Order: sequence, then structure tokens, then C-alpha cells
Amino acid sequence: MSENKEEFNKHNYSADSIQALEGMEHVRMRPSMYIGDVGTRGLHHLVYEVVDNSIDEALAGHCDNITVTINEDNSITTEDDGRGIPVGLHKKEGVSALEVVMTKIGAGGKFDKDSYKVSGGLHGVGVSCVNALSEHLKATVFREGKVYEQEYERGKAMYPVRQAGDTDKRGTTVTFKPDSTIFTQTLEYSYDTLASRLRELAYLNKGITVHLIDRRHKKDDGEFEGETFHSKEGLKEFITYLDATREPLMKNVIAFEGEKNGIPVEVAMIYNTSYAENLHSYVNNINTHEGGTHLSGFRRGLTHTLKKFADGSGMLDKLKFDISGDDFREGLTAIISVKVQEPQFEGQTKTKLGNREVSSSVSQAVSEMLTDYLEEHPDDAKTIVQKVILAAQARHAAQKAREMVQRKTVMSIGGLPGKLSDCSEQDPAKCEVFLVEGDSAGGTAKQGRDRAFQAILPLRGKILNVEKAMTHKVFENEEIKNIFTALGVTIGTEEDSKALNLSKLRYHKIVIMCDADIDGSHIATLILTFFFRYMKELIENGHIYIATPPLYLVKKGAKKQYAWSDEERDSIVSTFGDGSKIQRYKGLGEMNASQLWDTTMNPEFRTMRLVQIDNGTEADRIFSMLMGDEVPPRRDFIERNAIYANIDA
Ligand code: 0RA
Repeated sequence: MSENKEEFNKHNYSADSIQALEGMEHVRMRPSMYIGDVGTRGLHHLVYEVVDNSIDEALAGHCDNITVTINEDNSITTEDDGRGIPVGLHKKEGVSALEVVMTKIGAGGKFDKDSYKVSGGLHGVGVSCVNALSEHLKATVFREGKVYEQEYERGKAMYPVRQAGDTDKRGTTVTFKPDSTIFTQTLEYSYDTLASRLRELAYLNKGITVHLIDRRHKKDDGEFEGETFHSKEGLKEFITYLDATREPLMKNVIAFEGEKNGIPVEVAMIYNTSYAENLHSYVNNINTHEGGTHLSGFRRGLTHTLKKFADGSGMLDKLKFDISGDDFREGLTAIISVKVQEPQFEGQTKTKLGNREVSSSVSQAVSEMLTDYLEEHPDDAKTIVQKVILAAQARHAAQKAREMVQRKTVMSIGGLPGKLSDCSEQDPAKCEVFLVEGDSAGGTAKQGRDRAFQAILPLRGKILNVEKAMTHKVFENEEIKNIFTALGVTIGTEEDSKALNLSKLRYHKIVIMCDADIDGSHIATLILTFFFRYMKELIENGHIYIATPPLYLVKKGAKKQYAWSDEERDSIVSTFGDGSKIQRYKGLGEMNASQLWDTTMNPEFRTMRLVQIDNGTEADRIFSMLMGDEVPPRRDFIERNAIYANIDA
């Protein structure tokens, strides 16, 4: 604390900047309030926060190229060719504007009122927040022929902004190293996570070129690992990328953009032969997982326009039942991107747009532009109406199947599946259910478990691939019906046939337990696909886990130790020395009940992976790729999409 005082005196700070420092201290004291969490997500959020500023420069028409580099030490460098953060004296603060931007919470582009700031991370907190949470940060500005720089430690300037030579470049470069005392879980950046966000940003903001360079890894040709993302046609190409492994029903992606009541609206969509509805919505480049007024506006505009078309076509005349809103969205992949000046985010994860005025703007824009499109493309219009009729027929069949599942659920205890070995505890928050591959492993798990709070539901062999099945087939499937009834989850309300009712969820931990081999991970992926498509909220609310059984048992005399990887096995063998015996577990079935408990089920010793979705749009693409027709690279899948979580107990 005394150090702070010295800094103030040296720089002759005004009273306001003392408040600013307190703001920075607050970020360090309560980082989750600003960046969501201090785990892997928060760590990546720091990068997005800086990149968002560069995107803003690009949207204002001043920047074309953005480069993100993961350095060898897991620090990050972002470079852009924008105007450069202003460096002149900030009159009110009495220091360089650069220093204000970097050290004052909420400063951002505030003193640049005319700028139309539309991007901004989930929390939109600004680069000062990144600075506060970095053990070291260096900002370099190339502006008006000069280079300026300033460095900071944990958000505090180490020296006043200084000139560092001449340049003919323009732009801002920021290098930061996240603070290890704050990000205690991990400091390692994931290339894939950054790549999918930067790819997404390139599609959402056509024309910008975004480079990602990973200096931690070299390719065979000696160059660093990396990628360049650039999209000429924006959302249209995004749809093509997302739907690459689905079979399209039309030649071209339907795309339009316009502005209604001052709100820019961009839409791209296509129908495919699948039965899934894949709507992705964005506000100011933020993926609004929970939807909101822009999405409901899109739905209304779409239903209204297509209904009008279908009625006018005469194709519905022979249909015996009504068409519902859902029917217009079966097999639809669509992206809606809007820019809103002062977005209000609501919902559990603050990813639901609340601004009421947006709904009618989007609905009107979609109605007008889609009507024009369909008039110009009558073949597409006809294809869509045919698809809608098929969907209505299938929905009719699905409704009946679903009513059967629900009836079973309502019967409660008497209606629990016969295969479920339930636990005795009644409080769902304390209960776990293991979904186990195969009846034999299910039997072992049943013997090994603590029946007080652990339930076992064995699943037969391969469960249905929901990615390729029609909705009514999904609800008719025996294993899937068992999952619904065992979990106590019901689906469908008057307004929304896919809405989940989780109020009677019977277990707060749902653990997928499969063999540690390729078949096992395929089955785990099938089960995850089911949860992703039909019970996504369970994933979003952190209820879904993957158990990690060991791969080896190393024994020597009375000593024995389990290993979860080849490296771990080798290191145990080298400590045990000559004469070690290695047993390879090919499946859960090779373990006895007490081994399974010790290694995989006992909350005190087990490690489970919490399943998280860090990019919903990319997750959708991956599931359709993994479970669609193409031969899938499944091996990597679980590694990439689940993170280690040392479970509390
Ligand atoms: C404040 C005002 C202006 C630009 C920026 C901030 C700015 C911030 C960042 C962060 C990374 N790259 C950036 N580029 C620009 C307006 C500048 C002006 O009016 O000249």
C-alpha cells in the first residue's frame, strides 16, 4: 500500500485518479464481477476484451488487420493498424489519455463520444480491466509518426508515457501476461478456443483480417502454428462453414442485411435435411445464448412471412392439422446479428437481450427482406414450404410419443425406469446419477457405489444418434425415455414444444461413465450430443460431467498405483523400479467394484471433467460434424470439449 502512495506523488495524480486506482484494486479483489470467472474462461476473456477494442476501430473504419499472438510464455500480444490510442494530455486527469484508457475502469473510448461503440466483450469492461489482472502489460502506440509506450505492473504504471522513436506505422500493440496470483487454475491459453472466437469475429465483421499466431508450436516447415481469418461475405460464409456437414435443401444461403429504426440487422439462413433447429444470435458480436428480443423478432418475422407464402401457395390445402411456429424452423440453420447502441443483457448468464424495441425492428426487417427474397427465388420458397409440411407431420407423430414419456414421468416413483438403481438421499443437490455404458459395467458400478447419494442408470450399447433421427424417433427411443424419466425432466409447454422443465431434476450431478477407449468415447459423445440437442440447459447450468476411469494399474509386490496416462504409467514404473507389472484396463468391466469406487466414483479421489460449452456456435458445428454422415475424428473430441475439474466431493 505504501508503494501506491509513492506512485501518486511521483506522477502528481489528481483526486480522480486515486479513485481510478481504487477501481483497479476492486477489479483485482473481485475479478469475477468483471470477467465472469478466474478459470479458463476468464483467462481467454482477457484476450477478447483487448481484441474488442481493435474491432471497434475496424467498425469505425480505421483498422483492417488484427493479429493475436500467443507467446512462448503464454503471454498475449495483440496488434492492430487502427488510429492508435490517443496519447495527448487528458485535461481532467492530468496524464496521457493512454494512461487513462489503461488505468481507469470504464474509461474506454468515453472521451470519443462520436464513435459508435458496438463491439465489447460479454462484460464490456475495457482494457484497463485486463491491465489490472495482468502481472505485466506493455502498451505501444504508433501514431502521427511517433512510437509511444508505457508499461504497467498489476495495473500500475511503471513510468509516465514515453516516446520511443519514429515510425511510419499506425496502430496499437498490447502485450500482457495474466497475473498468476489471480488465475490460479490455469495460465495456459487454448489455441482452439482463441481460434474459434477469432474465426467467429471475422465472420461477424466482414472485411477484417484476423491473424492468430502460436509461438509455442512450430510446424514442420519451421513456421509457427497459426491461421488467418477473413470473410468477404460475412454471415453467408459463416452459414456455409457451420453447415458444411449437413445436406442443404437449396443451392444458396439466403442472406440479407438492412437497418430498421436505427438498428442494423443482418441475417443469413439455409434449410438442410436435418431435423434440428440451429439458431445463433449475436448482439454487438456477443453470442446471445439465451436469445432475447432480437431472436423472438426473427422468429416472428420468419413465421409470419413463410405462413403468408404457404397460405398463398395452396400447398397447405390438404393438410389435416395446423402448422406451428416450430415447423418453420426444422432443419433451419440461421444467424441473426444486430448492433444495439445500449444493449440490456438479462438472464442467468447475461446473454439474453432485453431491449424491447429491438423485437419489432428485427421482425419488420426480416419480413420485408425475406418477402423480397422469396419473390425473387420461387424455387427456394417452394422447397421451404414442402419442408415445413413434412415437419408438421413429424411433429404430430412426435407429440404422441412425447405425451407417453410425460405420462410416465408424472407417475413419479412408480414410473422410474426399472433399470435405474436409485439412491436413498432425497435432496437433488446431494444426488448423483451415473449413466453407465453396458449392463455389466452397470452391475459393477451398482456394487461399488455409495448408495446413499449415487444412483446408477445402465445404458444399452450405443444410444441413438439424435443428430440423424427425427424428433419423434428420439422420444420413442427406450434409452432416451429412461434418461428423461430417471432425471425427472419433462419437455414441452404450450408455447414452446422444446422448452425444458428442470424444476423436478432429481440429480444435480449427471456423470457419463464410459470405457476409456475409442468405443467408450464414441458412446460418451452420443450421450453428450443428446444432452446438447435436447437438454442444453443441463450443460449450461454445470450439471453434466464425464468420469475418468484409469488406463493402467501398476503393481510391484504390495505396492499398487493407478495411472491415467502413458506418461503417468512410465513415471510410476520408474519409481517402483524393476519387476513392476502393468495391467491395462480396456474397459470398466475389467475393474472390480472396489477398484471402480477407488479410482472413478469416490468423490474424495476421483477426477471428473465438467462439460462446458465455450462457443455455442462452434459446438453446434462440431456436433453436426461428429455425428453426421462424415467419418468423424472422434478421438480428439472429448479432450477438446471437456475441461478437468477437481470435484469438490
Ligand atoms: C480511445 C479513443 C480512440 C481510440 C482508441 C481509444 C483505441 C483503443 C484501442 C485499443 C486497442 N486498439 C485500439 N485502438 C484505438 C479514438 C482515437 C482518435 O480519435 O484518434
